[in-house]
Amino acid sequence: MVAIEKRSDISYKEFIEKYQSKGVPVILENATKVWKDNLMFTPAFFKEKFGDRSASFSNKKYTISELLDLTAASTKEQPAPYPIKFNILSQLPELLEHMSPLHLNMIKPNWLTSKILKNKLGNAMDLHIGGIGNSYEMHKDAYDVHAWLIQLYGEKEVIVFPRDQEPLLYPKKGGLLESRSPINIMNPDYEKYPRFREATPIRAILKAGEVMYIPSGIWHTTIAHGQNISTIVDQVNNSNYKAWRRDVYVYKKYHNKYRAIVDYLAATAIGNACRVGQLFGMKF
Ligand SMILES: O=C(O)CCC(=O)C(=O)O
Ligand SMILES: [Fe+2]
Repeated sequence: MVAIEKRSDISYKEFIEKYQSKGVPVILENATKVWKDNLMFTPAFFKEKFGDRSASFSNKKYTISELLDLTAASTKEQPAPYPIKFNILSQLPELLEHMSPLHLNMIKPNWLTSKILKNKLGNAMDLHIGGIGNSYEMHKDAYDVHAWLIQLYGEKEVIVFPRDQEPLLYPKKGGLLESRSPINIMNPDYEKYPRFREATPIRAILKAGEVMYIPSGIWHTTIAHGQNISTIVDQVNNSNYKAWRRDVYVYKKYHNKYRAIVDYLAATAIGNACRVGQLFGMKF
């Protein structure tokens, strides 16, 4: 991988063959063309419809309306708080209907949509609002989920790393922390993290209406160069189920061995039920 490919016409079959089954990231252009009400996701839309919804960050509550003001005024010197996560399923369920069908229907099957996994074991569906000076922690997604980053408004720079560069990113130690890096992508401390000099970040600009597929296990981060709104949706299916189940065990074991065994068995049962359900035509 030397660049993140951008594709505009791609079939489900090609997506599976070239990207999902090989673990290669890709950006799908024109993704919102298939959504209802094309390119309607402006700050004004969010303020009017969902302005009062709130989420906590560093022990402080922010409404969407407040955050839209903060991110509009955000600067490198005084960045808005980021990432404040608004959970779509519990806080903005009405948004789902506007976004249907999601991602050209590529994000299927997704076992995380089964009721039993709602908001559990790595299943997240969040709205992020950012502004100038905001960047995400450098990380790979916990629980080895695949992630879909859907850009609703504005742009952000997305950065991924070739798979073999994990040692250059100085993963932290202990449970879930192992999927996080301490390096600040906007201002890397090369004295402290000298191996990072050898890393070769691969960058692309994700524009409104585009969707990026970030395969399980890929280290990534983002940098905002202006106000922007996106959602992130996680996916588990046969292609990453084993890695997901392994992470459920490894992460939980760090805190409690018995809990880890219980969750591993639960993940096994859920995975088997989803696989069998899928064979018999259940839709995920
Ligand atoms: O929206 C972003 O800035 C990145 C989100 C992301 O990578 C995540 O939530 O795992
Ligand atoms: Fe991520």
